[in-house]
Amino acid sequence: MNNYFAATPSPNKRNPRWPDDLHVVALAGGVGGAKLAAGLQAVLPPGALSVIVNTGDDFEHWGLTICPDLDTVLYNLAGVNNPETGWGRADESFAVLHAMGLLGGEDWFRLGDRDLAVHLRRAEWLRQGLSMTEITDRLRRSFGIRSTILPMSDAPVRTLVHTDEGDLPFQHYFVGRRCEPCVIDISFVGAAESELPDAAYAALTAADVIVFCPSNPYLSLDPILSVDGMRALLRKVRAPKVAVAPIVGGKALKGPAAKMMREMGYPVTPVTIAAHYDDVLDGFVLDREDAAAAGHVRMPALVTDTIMSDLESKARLAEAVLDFAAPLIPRLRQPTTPTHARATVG
Ligand code: FO1
Repeated sequence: MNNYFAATPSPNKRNPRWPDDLHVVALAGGVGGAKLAAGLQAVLPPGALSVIVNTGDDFEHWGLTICPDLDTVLYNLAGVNNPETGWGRADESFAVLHAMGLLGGEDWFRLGDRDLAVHLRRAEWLRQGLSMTEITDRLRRSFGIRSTILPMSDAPVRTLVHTDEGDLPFQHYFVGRRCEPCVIDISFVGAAESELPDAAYAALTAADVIVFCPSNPYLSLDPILSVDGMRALLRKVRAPKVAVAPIVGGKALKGPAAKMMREMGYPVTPVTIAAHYDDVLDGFVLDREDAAAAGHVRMPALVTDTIMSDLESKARLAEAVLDFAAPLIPRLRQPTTPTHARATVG
């Protein structure tokens, strides 16, 4: 099922610039995060990547718990995602959605038939008392994925968007209202009572590199950082933490990040994103189009091509990010024959 290994530029071979047995953790939301996760999976040996995924977008719908970001990462790492939308599955049909509409049921959120099978299976396992971590691992094994996919929390955390039209649950803001209301603030209901599951904690403490994917910082990565103890843990672990900017040339790579930044009064530049994670980051990656901004970022910066249009560009960015992070790994874990000094332009 996984078709990434054949198409990669340097398919899963050991890279002499990186330590042996490199463990990488990626923090990801939806489509942008899943793209870089797919690139990282393509350039790393099997099993070397763990992706900790936002679950703040999860919601109850048709009596089921829907986990859009977990599923987006799952489908992208399995190579079965819809290539146009980035979310949902390729070769999807919508017979159930159509029938639901005819019954007067909710059809504003486009759940496909194949996708629905995943939600039904997850619901069955949730009823049996399995944790979201265990369910996600069962799903990724069913899809033949060799990377680990980890929810940020086993307990529900729900993103609530405070807008000029009132408070909107995330998917009602994002899909139902197409991100049109003006955002005033965002909160993560349940975050204070949540905790990082053991598997996610173990992945972070064993990581050599932690990558903040180019996901929406306010809607996708902040929920992960809001899990109780997460920010403190990130500050404590020794692995270098490197973020990839989701803003290029004043525009969001995908979704409403730029619109939200304007609404919340922030300059729409990668510098704002770097400052947002200032307390935890060791390095920042920004696009060539924003090269002039690199000097305004208060940490080592890599300027490179960050647009990911196909597997090759995802893998190329992943490799550049890891090359940038590798010299920042504590000395004991450096490769025996160093070939690389700290990068500034890749
Ligand atoms: N996004 C949309 O814009 N419209 C949809 O109808 C929609 C359905 C959907 C179904 C399953 C799934 O896993 C994701 C889906 N998404 C849809 C994407 C999702 O709302 C967002 O991408 C994320 O929550 C933001 O990261």
